[in-house]
Amino acid sequence: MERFTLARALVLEAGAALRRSSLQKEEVRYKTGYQDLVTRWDQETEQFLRREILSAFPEDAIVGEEYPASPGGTEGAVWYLDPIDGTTNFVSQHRNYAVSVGCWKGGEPQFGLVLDVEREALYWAKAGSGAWRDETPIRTAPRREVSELLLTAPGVVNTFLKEHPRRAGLLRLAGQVRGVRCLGSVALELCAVAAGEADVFVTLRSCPWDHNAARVILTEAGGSLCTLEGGPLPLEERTAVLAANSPQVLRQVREEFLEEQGLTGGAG
Ligand code: 2AM
Ligand code: CA
Repeated sequence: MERFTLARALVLEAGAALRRSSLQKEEVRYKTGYQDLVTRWDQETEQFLRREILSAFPEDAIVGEEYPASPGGTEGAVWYLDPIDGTTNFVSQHRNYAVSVGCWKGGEPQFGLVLDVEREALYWAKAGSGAWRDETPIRTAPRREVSELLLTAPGVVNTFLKEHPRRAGLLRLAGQVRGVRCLGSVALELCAVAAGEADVFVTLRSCPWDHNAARVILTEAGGSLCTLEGGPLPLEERTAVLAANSPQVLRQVREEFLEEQGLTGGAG
C-alpha cells in the first residue's frame, strides 16, 4: 500500500475512535502545567498510528508529540504525527481538534492530512497536486488589503498579552485587520487559511507535529509560511510561525508589522 493511502485510512480510523471516545477526569493529566494537557487518547492514538506506520514501513522515521522520535533508516520517509492537535479543545469542548499527519522524504514534502474530527472534514494535499477538503479543491482567499484580512492565532495570551519583542507590532496588526479569531489548534487554523476562511496566522510556538502536515496543505492551496524573521520554517524544530493566504500578504505583514525597526516602537 502507498504511504498516502495508508495515512488516509489511519487518520480516518483514528478520528472515528476519537469521535466515539469519552473522557474521565482522571484520564486528563498535566504535561508541563495546567495549560498543557495530555490524555489517554493522545497516547493511544499516537501508539496506534506509530504501530501501523512502522509495520508497513519499518524503515521510516516517526516524529510525534507524545513519544520520543524513532529514527528510521537512511532511505525512509519521515512522518510528523500529532494524534490530537487542540487537546484543550478535545478535553473541554469535544470539538475543534484534529488528527494531523505529515510525511516528508529527503527533506521534501510528500503529503499532509489534517482531519477536523468532529466536523468529519479531511483536509489533505499531495505535493504538487493542489489542496482538498474531502473531494473539493480548496484555495486561499484573494483578499489582499490589510483591512479585509481575518487574523487567526491559536495562542492569544502568548501572542498578544505577554511581553515579547514583537508584541507591539502584532497588536498593531490586530487593530488594523477586519477581525481576530482563536480556535486553539495550529493545524485547523492553518487549514482555515488554506480554505479561504482566514487570511493570516501567527503563533509564537509551534512544534513540527503541529504544523508540518498543514503547511503542505496551505502551500498547495496558494498560501505561504515563514518564521517571524521571514526565514524558511525549520522542519525539525519548535518555531514561531507566520502564515498568509499568499506570498504577497505574507511579505506585506512581515514588512509592515514585524520588521526589526518595529520591534521597539509602540502602537501607531
Ligand atoms: P496541542 O493541542 O497538540 O498541544 C494551542 O494554543 C495550540 O498550540 C494547539 O495547536 C497546541 O497543540 C499548540 N501548542 C504547541 N506547543 C504548545 C505548548 N507547549 N503548550 C500548549 N499548546 C501548544
Ligand atoms: Ca497534540
